[in-house]
Amino acid sequence: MTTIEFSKELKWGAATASYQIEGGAREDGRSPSIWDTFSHTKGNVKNGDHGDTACNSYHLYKEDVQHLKELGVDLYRFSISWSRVMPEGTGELNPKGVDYYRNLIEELIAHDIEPMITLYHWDLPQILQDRGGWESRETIEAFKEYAEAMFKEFGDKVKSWITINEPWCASFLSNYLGIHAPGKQDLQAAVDVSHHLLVAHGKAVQAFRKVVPDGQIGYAPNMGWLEPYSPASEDRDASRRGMLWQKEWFMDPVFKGSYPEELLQIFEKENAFLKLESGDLEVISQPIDFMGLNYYSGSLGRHKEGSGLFEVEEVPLDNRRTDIGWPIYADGFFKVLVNLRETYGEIPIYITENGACYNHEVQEGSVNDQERIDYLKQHITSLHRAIKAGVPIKGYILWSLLDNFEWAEGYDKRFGIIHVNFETLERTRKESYHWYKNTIKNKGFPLT
Ligand code: IFM
Repeated sequence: MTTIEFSKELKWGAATASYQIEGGAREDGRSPSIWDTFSHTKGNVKNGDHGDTACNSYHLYKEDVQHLKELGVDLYRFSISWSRVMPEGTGELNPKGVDYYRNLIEELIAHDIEPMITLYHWDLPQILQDRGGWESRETIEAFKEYAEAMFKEFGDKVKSWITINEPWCASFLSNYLGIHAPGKQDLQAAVDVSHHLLVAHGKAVQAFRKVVPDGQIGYAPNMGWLEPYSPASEDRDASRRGMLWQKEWFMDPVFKGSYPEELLQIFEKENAFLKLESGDLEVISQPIDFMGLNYYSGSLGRHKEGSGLFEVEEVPLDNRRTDIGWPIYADGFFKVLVNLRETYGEIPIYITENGACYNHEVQEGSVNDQERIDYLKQHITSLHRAIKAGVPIKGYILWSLLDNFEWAEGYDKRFGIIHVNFETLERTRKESYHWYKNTIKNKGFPLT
């Protein structure tokens, strides 16, 4: 029988994010975030869904930790709701908000699960958006203040931190494509936001070194993989341009201290300019301890004139899709990992998210999500191949522990290995939960 086996050193985890699971949106002093505003504005989210209650993990966190414990994970990646702990965006901390995370952290540690905190998973306090949000450099300073306060509160117990989740989504998807909060369609705004997010990341890293000198910090960019459709130079160039937008724009500044020239020129042709201030690139390129990677999908990249900024058409490999419509491309996961090492060197990598959307429901008490298991097998096999190819991978964190609020898609799109009934909030472990539990226990799985 063919088996995939990992070393004992690889860490296994599961991930969630505050707005997607917590609920308790108006409780104990939390102020609205941009996602409260956006989801309560008609037409932005499918079915008018919002995160007011979500999975109610604000109250059910102990039950969730129990699921994590029995799953056997080494670590749990969750995010802090900025507006819960610092309702004014800056200044005073909200003791009840801070207590929620302190209790969660203590519960995790009591069950031998390492907490990994994401500081920013998109829920910017609305009060800061009202002052310009990430388009304003003031938000960089606010983020630094918030990050520093969190390091001081939790840095004695939490040693693994992520500054920003998926800066591409927080900038271009939200401010250029208009699909996520705050829902703008303005390339200049998106370029400004992307740069400010990276400066904020660098400033948080600087603060971290002082407050948590024995901790590790990184960030979690998302990217797919675009394999050139053919060896023709026009397809190779088109694929490269598509990848520059997802990868180099968010990684070159951090690891090389520069933005990719070709992309600057593409943006300039559209009258969108990078507004660099002196010292920005030095701040952004602070050494970090690990690179995160959120990988879900990929395609073939084919040159097509007139198709968007990058003249690249994404051609799916075949007709396999997850239930959110994303093509499945497990080999792309291997390719992107090898490419990251070739481009940025030996920096340790955590897979900070990987998983699949399948919308199976509970039938006679169980959820048979074999498709999710197949997806995970294929992707974890690619991970194994990447490790064998010498990519320094430290951990694999599955998205997601729970079905949750899938942003503009609402609750219809399910990524969890635990099913959540959004009427009763009852949790039901899916077949994939049991499969992942065995994989963690055995440090691998049989391929058949
Ligand atoms: O649910 C999201 C998550 O918040 C960020 N990464 C992708 C996931 C699936 O879309």
